[in-house]
Amino acid sequence: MIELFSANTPNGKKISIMLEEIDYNFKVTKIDINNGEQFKEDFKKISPLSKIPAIIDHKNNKTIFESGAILIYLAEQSGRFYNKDERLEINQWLMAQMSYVGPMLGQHHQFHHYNPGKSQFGEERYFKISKRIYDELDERLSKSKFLSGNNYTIADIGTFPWIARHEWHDIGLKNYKNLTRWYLEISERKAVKKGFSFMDKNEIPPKP
Ligand SMILES: N[C@@H](CCC(=O)N[C@@H](CS)C(=O)NCC(=O)O)C(=O)O
Repeated sequence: MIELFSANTPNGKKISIMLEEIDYNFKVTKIDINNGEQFKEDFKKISPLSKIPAIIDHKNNKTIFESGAILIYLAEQSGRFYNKDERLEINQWLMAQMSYVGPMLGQHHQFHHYNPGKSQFGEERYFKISKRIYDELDERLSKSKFLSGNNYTIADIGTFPWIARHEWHDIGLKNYKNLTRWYLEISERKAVKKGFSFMDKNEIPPKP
């Protein structure tokens, strides 16, 4: 049994979606990151940088933090969504999500969604970068069914919940034909719907 320490954020949703996709039994422990629960000593033993998501795999007696590392771990354990002969491609798109797509869209959320009017520079900078990310993903998906190739992988699972915040981005997902095609196809997966609503039963990926 896997214990998932999480909150209802894109990084959190990556792991609930993956756990649903591989059909693992899991229990969710909510970490209230708005009230400092991530800094508690017990949680820091699992996640030393005080961030969600983190997991304990009770069967293997392992604790894992960092969503990319968790996705790789679960993919290796289950033998799903991380084909050996596609790993070079998958790793590149997963690392791009971890180091670029997530952090930049996350900054866009901070300036554009949570704190509009506080910094014109911040708003403009991250709006521009986020738009560039939409352009780049759309271009990639004009040539490839999924991010790393023909198969749905942990690179898509890592990226999807970030694009699912498209209403906050105000970039107009529906104008990006290939990204929309990819987004809608993933939104329709049963496991994605279930993993997406892991903290709020009524939550569904918003339509473009
Ligand atoms: N690179 C990390 C980022 C995780 C992350 O930024 N988590 C946020 C919520 S989405 C968090 O726990 N923030 C609380 C804090 O930093 O104090 C990952 O992908 O796991």
